[in-house]
Amino acid sequence: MKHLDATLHARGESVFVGDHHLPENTLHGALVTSPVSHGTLIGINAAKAAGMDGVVRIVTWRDVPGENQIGNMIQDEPLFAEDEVSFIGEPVALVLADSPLKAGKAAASIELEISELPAVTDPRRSFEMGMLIAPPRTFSMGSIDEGLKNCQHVFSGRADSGGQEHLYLETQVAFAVPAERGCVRIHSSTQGPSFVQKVAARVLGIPMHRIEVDVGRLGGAFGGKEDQATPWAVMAALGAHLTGRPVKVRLDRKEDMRWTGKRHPYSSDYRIGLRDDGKILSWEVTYYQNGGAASDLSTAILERTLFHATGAYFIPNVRATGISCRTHLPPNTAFRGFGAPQAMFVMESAIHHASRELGMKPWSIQEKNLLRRGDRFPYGMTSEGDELRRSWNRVMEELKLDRSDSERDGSSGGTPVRKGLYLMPVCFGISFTSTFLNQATALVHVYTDGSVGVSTGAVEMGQGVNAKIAQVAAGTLNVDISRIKVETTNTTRAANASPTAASTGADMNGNATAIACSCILERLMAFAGDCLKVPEGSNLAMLDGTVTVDGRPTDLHWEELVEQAYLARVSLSSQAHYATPDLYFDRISEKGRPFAYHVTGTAATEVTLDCLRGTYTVDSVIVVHDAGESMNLIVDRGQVEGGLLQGIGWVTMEELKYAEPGGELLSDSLATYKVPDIYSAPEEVRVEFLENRGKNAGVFNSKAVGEPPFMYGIGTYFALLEALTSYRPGIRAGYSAPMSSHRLLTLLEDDRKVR
Ligand code: LUZ
Ligand code: MOS
Repeated sequence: MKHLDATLHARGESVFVGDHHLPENTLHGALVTSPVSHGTLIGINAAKAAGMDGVVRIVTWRDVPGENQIGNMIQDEPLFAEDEVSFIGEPVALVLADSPLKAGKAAASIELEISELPAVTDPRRSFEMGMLIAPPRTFSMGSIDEGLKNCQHVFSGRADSGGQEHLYLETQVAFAVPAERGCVRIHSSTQGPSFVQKVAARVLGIPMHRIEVDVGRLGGAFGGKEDQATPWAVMAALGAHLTGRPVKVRLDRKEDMRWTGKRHPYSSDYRIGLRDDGKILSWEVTYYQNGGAASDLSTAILERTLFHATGAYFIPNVRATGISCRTHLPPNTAFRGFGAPQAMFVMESAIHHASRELGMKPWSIQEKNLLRRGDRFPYGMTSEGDELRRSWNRVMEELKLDRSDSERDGSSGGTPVRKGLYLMPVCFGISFTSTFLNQATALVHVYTDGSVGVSTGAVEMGQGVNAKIAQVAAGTLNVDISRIKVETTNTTRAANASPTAASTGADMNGNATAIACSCILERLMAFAGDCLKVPEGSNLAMLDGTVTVDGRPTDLHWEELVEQAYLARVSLSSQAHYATPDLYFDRISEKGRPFAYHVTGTAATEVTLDCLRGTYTVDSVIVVHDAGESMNLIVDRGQVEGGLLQGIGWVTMEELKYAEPGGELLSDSLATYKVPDIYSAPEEVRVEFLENRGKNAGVFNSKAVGEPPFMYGIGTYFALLEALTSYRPGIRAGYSAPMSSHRLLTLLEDDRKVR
């Protein structure tokens, strides 16, 4: 089954927030934001703007009737700056005018009087200055000292990974319409409608039931709209509330790139201890997370980093410390993987480091340490299942690698066009690490003609969650999928919904849908039993739209049954709640069962590097991925391929450049910030789904798919290093992503000079 929106998208008929027909009296918002990274806000000179053509209102923090506060986990982020600005792009004022152009002109004429203060953009510097977002946390298991006693080799180093722009196709946008009794209806491009509702109510100083948030679909999100769709939606609501007119707020691409947060850059120190045979006995790591100017989701992201400190490996002695550092950059935020990719990059850096020093092939160290069934993670869970090893073995089989040949070849010189290979095993925990977020609801209506409407808290952002929800509804009711319509995500139909995030959208909302549908089906079957006057104890079921009794079809079909049930006053609606079972976590001991299950897989990446030019191609990526019993292979393949490409982009070409000092983002457009396109995509991407052999905790025996494949992309970084070292074994490239062509060329040049 295809993505539900495939035809609409191809024909350009899908409706996004920006496609809504605007009422004639709609106002358009334009923002005045901080031009400096840090400063004292002394004054706002808006006298000229106030008199400009079409300008209706200029909104600042003084106009906020409720709280000027949009913080999520920690309340440290004003909607509009009050007396201090702490990042470039921090909103100071919102100009409302009757056209976007007039609003933009007026906003440009507003002068901010700011006394600049020193800015900190480096997390280690922030740490030295004590600018922490929260106290550091440490996850540990075993004893580092004991572990090191048995290690013949200890290597330490530093690994840095850069940020990443989400580059959702649809930039941040919201549209709010005032309604009677001081209510506001918001159309927002958000992953978290209930969070938008909550913050809008807080800012407007009204109860949540006066705010309705409706989400049709998003043109991509990738985590960038989990928290950071909120300010624009709340501003639109505030504008509507203050003026009594509809208000639209939309960022253009450059504004979006400059003003919104990104994946967190990390700078990390590691110390790895190994035995002679390559077995890792000890792992110590400290992560300095670049949080940006407000906490946003940084503490949750750092927590997920700590959960993934050992990646896909078992290490008996671990101490992992995470430090969330406040800096004067836009608040960094959720991005596919949510801190886990940063952890895995450090782990692979250390393994690569050790493999070089020991003269071993990286894959032989990886294989020796790969998680086995029953191995314990530092946070107390055990590794269940053998899927990771099965995917690893499948990839090894495909590559025909000779396991007896575990030594690196130390060749040097020769042709400057070199190949590099790297395997990337991935193990990713599924569930929100904040246990309370692991709940969802569904509301299902069967109409008298037999058609079905399903509402859940899941947001369709292109990932295909609606296709899976429709499949769950059709599969549970056992009617044709054409009878199912998945409705918009709306806070009046799905209340208190968690954001569609953490790869849990289909699992949790799908399970809630299954419960609601089963409930309706049970009532219908009881009613059918009465209609058909079947003997007590008969087994009634729905099979492809027909009622069966003890497996034999009857003349009673879905439409007739529904119609008769309605006339007999049987309820055709159901609301259900699903809470992922058996999750707990104790933040004192840092132990528990934070995840419902893990998703695993292995990728093998082969690259060709031209060591004269620094240019490279990714020749092939073989992925063997565990999707359980996939609900939808087309959707899942799309997620694996898309995630892989996005991961490759993160570690190769996607480079955020900032002016120094000052911290102004220089790579603020697609001319200067490069993402993988069809020309830089691997020549060959081969995705194989692991044969399902077990019972899975995901919906309909499947497994979540959204985030894990991102991390397959990390292998490309190390494949490039492998190619580089085969030509110049002496090069110490360090571990700093992204490895752009520019950086490769610089490394090669510097090496030539040394020679
Ligand atoms: N969002 C969140 C997430 O609030 N908690 C999580 O654990 C998470 N994990 C991945 C992506 N988004
Ligand atoms: Mo996400 S990073 O699952 O919003």
